[in-house]
Amino acid sequence: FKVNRKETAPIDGQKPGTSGLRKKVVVFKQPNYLHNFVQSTFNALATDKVKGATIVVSGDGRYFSKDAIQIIVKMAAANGVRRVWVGKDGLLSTPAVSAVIRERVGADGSKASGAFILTASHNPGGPHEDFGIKYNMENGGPAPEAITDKIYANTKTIKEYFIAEDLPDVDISTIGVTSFSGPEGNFDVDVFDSAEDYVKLMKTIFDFQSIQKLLSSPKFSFCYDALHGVAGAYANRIFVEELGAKESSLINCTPKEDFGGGHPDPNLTYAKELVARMGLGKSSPQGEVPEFGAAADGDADRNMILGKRFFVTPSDSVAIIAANAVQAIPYFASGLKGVARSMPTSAALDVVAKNLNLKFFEVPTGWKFFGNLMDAGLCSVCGEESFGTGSDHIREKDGIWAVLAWLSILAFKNKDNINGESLVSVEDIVRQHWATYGRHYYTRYDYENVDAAAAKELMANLVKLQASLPEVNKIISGIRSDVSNVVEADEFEYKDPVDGSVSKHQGIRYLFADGSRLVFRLSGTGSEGATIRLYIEQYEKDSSNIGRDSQDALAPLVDVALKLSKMQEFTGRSAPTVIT
Ligand code: VG1
Ligand code: CO
Repeated sequence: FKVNRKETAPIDGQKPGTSGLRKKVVVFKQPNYLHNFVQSTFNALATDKVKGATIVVSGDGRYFSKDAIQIIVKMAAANGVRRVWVGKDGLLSTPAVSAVIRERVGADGSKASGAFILTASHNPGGPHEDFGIKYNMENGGPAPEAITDKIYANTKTIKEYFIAEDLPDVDISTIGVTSFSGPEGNFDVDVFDSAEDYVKLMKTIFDFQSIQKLLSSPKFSFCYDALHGVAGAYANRIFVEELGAKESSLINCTPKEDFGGGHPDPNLTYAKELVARMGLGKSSPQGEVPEFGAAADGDADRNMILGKRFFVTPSDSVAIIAANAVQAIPYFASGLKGVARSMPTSAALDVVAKNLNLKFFEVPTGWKFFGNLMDAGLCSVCGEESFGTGSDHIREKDGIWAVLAWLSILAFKNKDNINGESLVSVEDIVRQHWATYGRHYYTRYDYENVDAAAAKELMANLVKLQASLPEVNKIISGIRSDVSNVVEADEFEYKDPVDGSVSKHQGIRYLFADGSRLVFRLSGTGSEGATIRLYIEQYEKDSSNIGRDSQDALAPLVDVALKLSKMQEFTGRSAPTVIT
């Protein structure tokens, strides 16, 4: 093939958000749009991570992925990349990409130095919906801010890109290596099995035999919903083939370009079919429902954990996994190095860390901040309130790992009871956890696609209020008398303990005397307008008060949050789009 140099000009708005660049497909289809971003990424990397290097390109299989893969392959060839690894059909979950970067060795002994992940995660897919792209580094984790800032700066000055126009399209539906010869030598495209490396890794972490025993118990039943995302490419291999679950346990496990027209977001609003099956929906079955249910998002890095008629908040989930990891999961048998959560995630994990005397870190939203801690051996288990849970086995959150972690805990709690009267349930485990550590009532209100200027004003107003706490407390006592005082208010700022880098403006916090918190953030993953996220949390230690409905328990704080922020005044919205 030949290398073509193409002239181009900067295109506005290519700033990577919380997790890469996410825009409508029509935006990505504009001439040079994807090309500019890919070339800007190559230009932001060290030369040896491009020239002669091996990179992975794949994603959640959403609409436009196949076209994007062909473009990126041609640009990689022209930029001197030696090999591109592509999951069969272009499918690799985000956690599988991370595992492939870290674990896979090519037939010729090669190792990957990074990856383009093609996903907009939980955002809908299809010709009129979202596409996304992000770059992951040699440790398997998302590019740190230093790199994403450089990529963005490059997009603002770009003048040219390189592409091998005459390189034929590669058949990504067939496993095998295709070699081409170019001006700088050979270039290979290696299409490989999407699940193999990931499944192998999972088997080194968990005790598959004990999970298998649980799944085969007549008392146990299970339902997994991939929401037509890429998790489907792993679910059958792991849950059915390896662990012996019934095929009927899997729903929506065929990956689709448009996720079947749905929102591939594993929460109580969008995972409707699973929610109904688990007895949580309005039209729920009265009779038997499965013991355990779980769902994933489009790129399979998120998870939702459900018990029989019972929802586990993600903030509790990571705390419970951390509290049980050493006993229930072989990978952690020698102890946890530390634990971490994102700032808006509830403090349930903090209490576990304190009780178990573990190192603890609070980082800004987004998985990229956990990677440094893990690379430095400071953190084993971490999580976010946004249905993200994971560990240092890779450098991304991992939806199927979280399900296997919960199955391991269930297997452990039931090991002497597998044929007993009734199994220790998900709900039993959570209630037991609350009884030991106290309960963090938690909810998140999302106001999606509000006017961007109005959202900015709302946030600016909240920052302005922070200047005078007496004033804030006067407003609050005018709203509710049963809410405690704000003792601290700031914008969260993070100094990375490993490399010293500082991230500012990571969310507005109001911290109350009784440990309650209100947090306000603008989403960095949307593709239209602005999304305001409001996080509300209240700690309850008294065991006679831990069984309340969370929306009831939080009603006073919600009231304060909405009035203090003047939510309706600024946004015109009387209710959030999604409550989790
Ligand atoms: C959201 C979540 C955040 C998560 C991010 C990426 O970001 O709040 O916790 O890390 O999505 O997840 P934001 O900026 O919209 O609040 V995923 O599954 O979209 O890669
Ligand atoms: Co995701």
